[in-house]
Amino acid sequence: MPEEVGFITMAGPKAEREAPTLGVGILGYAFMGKAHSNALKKLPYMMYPPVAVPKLVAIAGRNADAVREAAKRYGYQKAYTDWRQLIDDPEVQVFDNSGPNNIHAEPNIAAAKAGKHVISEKPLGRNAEESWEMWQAAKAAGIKHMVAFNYRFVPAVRLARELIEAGKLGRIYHFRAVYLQEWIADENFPMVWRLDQSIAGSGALGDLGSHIIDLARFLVGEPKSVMALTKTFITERNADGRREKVTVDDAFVALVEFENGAIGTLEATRFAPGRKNYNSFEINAEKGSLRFNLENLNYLEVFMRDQPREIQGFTQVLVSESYHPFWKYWWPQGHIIGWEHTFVHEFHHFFDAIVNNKDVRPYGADFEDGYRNAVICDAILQSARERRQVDIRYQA
Ligand code: SOE
Repeated sequence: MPEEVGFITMAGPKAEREAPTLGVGILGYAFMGKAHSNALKKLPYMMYPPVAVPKLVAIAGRNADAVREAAKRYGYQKAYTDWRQLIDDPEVQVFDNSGPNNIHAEPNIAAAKAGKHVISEKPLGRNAEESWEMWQAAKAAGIKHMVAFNYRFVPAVRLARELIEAGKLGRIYHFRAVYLQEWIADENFPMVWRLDQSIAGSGALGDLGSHIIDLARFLVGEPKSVMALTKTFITERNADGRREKVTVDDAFVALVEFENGAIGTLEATRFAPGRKNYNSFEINAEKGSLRFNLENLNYLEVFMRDQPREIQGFTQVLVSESYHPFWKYWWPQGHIIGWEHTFVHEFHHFFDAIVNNKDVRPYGADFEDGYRNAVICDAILQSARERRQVDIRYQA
C-alpha cells in the first residue's frame, strides 16, 4: 500500500526502499575522530543510495568535557569516558578505533570478542606481535575487520590499481615512494604522543611509512626483503617545562626487493621543510610509468610507451570522469574532491562488506594487511638496528 510520508507519497514496499542502519561507536575525538565522523555523516547522502545508514550511537574518550563536546559537535547519541562501556553498548554494531596507537590492541580485541565489526586507524598495532593478536582475534570472532589505509580510496590510486590489474603497465620494475612532512623540523616543537615509542610504536615509519608500505603492497605486491636506515635528528624535546627523550625515528629510508622481481625505495620523514602532506609514488614498468602526489590528489600522471613518439610525455590525467573510480557519487567532470572524501569511500567499502558479507580485501586493507604492514615495519627497524638486509617473513 502506498504510504503518506509528509507531502510525498512513497510507493513500493518499505523494505526495498530503505538501507539498513549500522550503529557506530567510535573511540577518539581528535584528528581521526573528526575525519571519520565527517565521513560517516556525509556517506548516506553522497554515496546514495547508501549501502547502510550509519547511526552515530556513541563516542568515547578520556576527557569527559571533551568527549561530551565531541558528541554534541558530531551528533553522537552518547558519550563515554570508558571505551569498555561503548563496546558493551548493544546499539554499537561497528567499533571504530580512531585512538592513538597504544589503545588499538586492547579495545579492538575486546570489540571483536563482543561480536562488533572493527575498523581501526593505521598502523594497526605498535609492532607485528600486537598486530598479529588483533588479526587472530578478529578472525576467530568472524567479524569484518579493516585498517583505515585511506589512500587506497583516492580515485587516482584506485585507477592506478585498476590499470596495473588490467595489465596495462605490464611487468613492474620500480616502485619509488616518499611520504614527506615538515611539522616537527622545528626543534621548539614539543613532545607529543607520536614521538613516544610506548604510545606510537615508531615514528615517521609507522605514522607515514605504513601508508607507503601499504600502497607498495596494494599496487606492486609483497616485499621480499628490506635494507634500511633510520634517524632521530632531534633526540629530546620540551615536555611541560622539562626535557624528554624522543624514543622513535624521525625518518627512515629503505631499499625494497619485491617477490615479483621489482625493486623499490621507501622514505618517510617529518623533517622536510615545505612538504605539507607529500605522499608521492612513481611506478616504472614495461609499458609505461605512473606517478601520484597526494598534495595534488585529483591527478594521476601517466606515461605510456605506445604513445606516438611525437607527443610522448607524461599526461596529467584529471581523475574526475563518470567512468573513473568513485566519481559517480560526486560531481560533473573536473569538479574535484579532496582528502576527506577518501574516508567516505572507505566507510562505504566497509559497510558494503558488512551488509553484503563481502571480503574487505583486495581493495580495502583488513587486519591481515595491517599485520603484514607491521612485519615490514619491524623488519625495517631490525635492518637499521643490525645494519643488514632483512627478509620479510609472515606467520601464516
Ligand atoms: C601524521 O601527521 C598524519 O596525520 C598521519 O597520522 C595520517 O595517517 C596521514 O594521513 C596524515 O598525516
